[in-house]
Order: sequence, then C-alpha cells, then structure tokens
Amino acid sequence: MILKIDKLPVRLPTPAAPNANAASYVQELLGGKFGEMSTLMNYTFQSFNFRGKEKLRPFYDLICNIAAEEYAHIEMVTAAINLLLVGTTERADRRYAPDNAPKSPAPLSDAINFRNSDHFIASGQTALPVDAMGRPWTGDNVFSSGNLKLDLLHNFFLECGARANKIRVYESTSDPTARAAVGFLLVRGGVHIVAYARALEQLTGANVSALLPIPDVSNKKFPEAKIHEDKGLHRVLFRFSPEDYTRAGEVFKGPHPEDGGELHVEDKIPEGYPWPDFPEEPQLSSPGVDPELIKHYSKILG
Ligand code: MN3
Repeated sequence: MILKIDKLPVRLPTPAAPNANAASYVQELLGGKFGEMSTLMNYTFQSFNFRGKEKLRPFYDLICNIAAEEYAHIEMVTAAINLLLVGTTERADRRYAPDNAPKSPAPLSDAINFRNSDHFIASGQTALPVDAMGRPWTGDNVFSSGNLKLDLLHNFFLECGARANKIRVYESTSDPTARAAVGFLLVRGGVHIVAYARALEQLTGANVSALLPIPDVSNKKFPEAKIHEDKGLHRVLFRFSPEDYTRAGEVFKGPHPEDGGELHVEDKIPEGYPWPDFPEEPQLSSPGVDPELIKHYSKILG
C-alpha cells in the first residue's frame, strides 16, 4: 500500500515567462529511458518481486524507500513541466469577448513551432508520460532480473545514466524553474547512486564508490544542487513509511564518497512544499455553450 501526501519535495520557482521548449527537454527526465518514471517502475517491480526477504531485509527496505521517493520525483517533474507550459498560448474562448478585444482565428498558433506538439494537441499544455522526443514511456525500461546483485548493478547504472541526462538538460536551458528541478534531482539521484554503490559493496566487497562521480563532475558545481548539499541533503535517505522499511540504514551508512560526511537514514517523510497553484486552462470547446448553435438547433427542431 502507499501513503500519498499532497506536497512536492522541493519548492519550484514560477517562471518569469513560459518556456515550452525547455518543458519538452524536461520531459526526458520524466518519461525518458533514464527518467523518473523508469527509476520508479524499476525499483517498484524489483521490490514487488523481491525474494528472500528474511535474509536480505535491509536491501529490500533500501529499494522500497527509494521507490517511494521516485514517485515524489515524478510529481515534482510534472509540476516543473506544467509551470514551464502555463501561459504559452493565449487561447481563452474569445467568441463572446468585447468587440475591441483581439480575436485570433488560431488561438493555438503561438505553439506551432514548439518541439512537442502533443503538449498542445493531446494535452491542455500539461506534462505527458513521454520523453524529450515525445516517445511514450515503456515497460521495456524496467529491469527486474530476480538476481539482487544484477538488479543493484543495473540500478547503479540507471542512476548514473540519469545523472548524465540531468546534466545535459541543465546545460540546455538557463530557465530557473527547469534548473531548480534538475538541481534537486541531481542531489537526490546522487543519494540513490551512493545507496546502490553501498549495497553492492556490502554484498560483494567491490569498491563501487571508487567509480564516482559519473559523469566526472561534482554536484557542487551546479548552484541549484549546491544549495541542497549545503544543507546535507546528499547524505540523507528518507524512510517513506510511518512504520515499515526500518532497516535501510544497515546498508546506507558510512562516509559519503565525495565529502566524507556521514550517511544516514532519516526516520521520517520529508516535510515538502505546496504545489504551485496553476491557473485554469481554457479549453477550446468547453466550458460554455455557443448561443448561436443553440439558436440554430432550436430552429431545426422547432
Ligand atoms: Mn529520482
């Protein structure tokens, strides 16, 4: 079962202006092969399929806590995409506007040159479960082999690949909303990289942390990530349950591979921040009735 909390894990700034192309890039971090939907579903399926819990409970608890956190990341990335898209086009129903109001014969025409047309045709200028090229997220992105060592190795690779994509999205836009989202994801993804490295180290004795960071650049180089690391958020794993999954700290412990600070599990769900209040998206045909149409049909029926 899952407990749902109506908050976002980070405060996102409201953009000064809409940025639909930045939104289409951020989509990669939601529905891409290495996006948050992939991390969520990988860890969720691995936890549902987990065998030998008695013997391996701390590893199970670790994967479960991280899976739950990924749900919050999906929420946060969709909020960022919505923030970037809101107000892209002025498409209020202007049929009944005063005569001097500007009337566009094509109220969505402002959007025609943006990268992702589905943001404007298939959705009401909102996020979709697709990548930066508009390809739908697929279950092919889920790896759940039944071998813990192999799954953990995959998860380590997945988080490092995700980190590479986050950095490239960061480098593609200077939009403060997109960068705030990416900065936070770099920090939390970094925690998950360390968690899977530690798990592999504990299972095998291999020095996986020696590979870090991948790519070879510190999170502290990104101001939007550094603000969270200055508060120690890169060393904390949250226990996303009021009572369960208590043994992740048997794996997530020891010094952080980059700054040597102590890793620890926080025994509570993070406080969170309110969702931004998005304005209503005026639909092209609703709400409202066209009085001319009613007159027309009542004539026919009359
Ligand atoms: Mn994540």
